Amino acid sequence: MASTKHQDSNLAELAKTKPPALYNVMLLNDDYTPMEFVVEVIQRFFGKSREQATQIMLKVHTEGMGVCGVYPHGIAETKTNQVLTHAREHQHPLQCTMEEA
Ligand code: NFA
Repeated sequence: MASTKHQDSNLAELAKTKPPALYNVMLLNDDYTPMEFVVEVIQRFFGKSREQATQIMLKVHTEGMGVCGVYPHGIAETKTNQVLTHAREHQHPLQCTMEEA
């Protein structure tokens, strides 16, 4: 069966639709934030298991930085802000940042 004009235009739009850019959300090491706090942050805000969160925390601790998750821009921004607010509320200097993946 022949396609209608609006079906053709929907297909043309679909072909143009690009997937959203993805962003790494990263934690940075510091000398003061307790390891346990960092593990809890990774579990709470990035949905990781305790084991996964511990591995990520240790990577940040030994290498200076580590990726906690990869998300579209708006979600990455929200998570970054949630982590920074939570750390500030607990008076820890933990830093969180995002960069295009
Ligand atoms: N380096 C911190 C400590 O020794 C632990 C830490 C890990 C802090 C990951 C920030 C990020 N208490």
